[in-house]
Amino acid sequence: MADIAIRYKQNPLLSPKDLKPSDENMIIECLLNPGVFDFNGKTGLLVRVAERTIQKEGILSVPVYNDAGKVEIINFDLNDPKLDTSDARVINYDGKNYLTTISHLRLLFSDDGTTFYESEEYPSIFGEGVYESYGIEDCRVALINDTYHLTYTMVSANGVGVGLRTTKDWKNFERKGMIFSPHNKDCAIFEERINGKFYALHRPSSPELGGNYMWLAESPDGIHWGNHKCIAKTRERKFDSRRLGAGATPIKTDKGWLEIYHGATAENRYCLGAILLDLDDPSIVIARSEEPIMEPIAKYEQTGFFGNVVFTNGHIVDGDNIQLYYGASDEHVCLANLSIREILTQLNFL
Ligand code: MAN
Repeated sequence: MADIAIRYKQNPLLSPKDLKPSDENMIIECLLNPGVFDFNGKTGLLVRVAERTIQKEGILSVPVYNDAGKVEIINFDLNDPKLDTSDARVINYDGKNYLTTISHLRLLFSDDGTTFYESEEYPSIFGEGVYESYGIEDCRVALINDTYHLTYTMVSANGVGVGLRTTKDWKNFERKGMIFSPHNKDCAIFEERINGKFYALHRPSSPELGGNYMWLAESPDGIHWGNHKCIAKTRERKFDSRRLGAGATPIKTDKGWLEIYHGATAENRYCLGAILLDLDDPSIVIARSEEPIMEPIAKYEQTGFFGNVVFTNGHIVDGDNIQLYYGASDEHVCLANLSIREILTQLNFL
């Protein structure tokens, strides 16, 4: 086994019981997949808080936001044969999918990177409007000049796409709308322009022909994206045989852009791998993990809301060290440290 992640001994860092629900009618089911950033010398997390309504016996209730931005509840009879509840994350009723939870993004700060607190000055970020009526999820944060770019999953009955909001102070946000239309998620913007252009990794899905692959797009302004190129596909019999998607913003090393990504099998076992992209032309893949650099091996990564999952979309880089924040079993926020040198060695690149 090639797992080279050193897990924080006091993992999980954050669990559902640690935060208050957004509303008295909701309960927090999962805290997961935080976006991560440095702000005024503090470590900031944008934690995905997945909530559901309090459940009544014999009934399954799922929450959605209505046009007025209020949570509305849809109830299903648990004995109804048209109801399929085999996936903890998504239910199907009569051919239509609903998420079991609705997610918003909660801002937390820390002075030491391990103890996080909320502050009334920095309110949570909720889904707004028709394209976010099933919530917002899994935010990546890229700091470009002095502006934080938040790329996150917009979920609604229209489909799953990528939204962009920007901020300088984490209090005032500019909504830039949907930058990658459905079905698309896992979007990580590079923090530096390359030859004058912005670049972003993203993950469209094309189930009829193609699959769930990692793509690269370029942009003159960071808002309008084009010249899409497929740079990494699923690989049979490997940890990323069914789907893969970018993690946080790529890390610039002298060997290339290093991207830690998630790969999953048909059985929904989620591991992390690494991919190295050319510094000058990131559509060129220089190296890619044969084996995962991190696998769900700790108990809290194997059992929980949706077990056998390690998933990351946020880190802080300090010299050789990657302080990696990740979601474990879709239920907890955890921390692990990885060495850039060790990852490059595993890629046979040092
Ligand atoms: C998948 C999972 C869920 C997520 C939905 C919508 O089913 O990643 O966690 O809520 O997609 O994005």
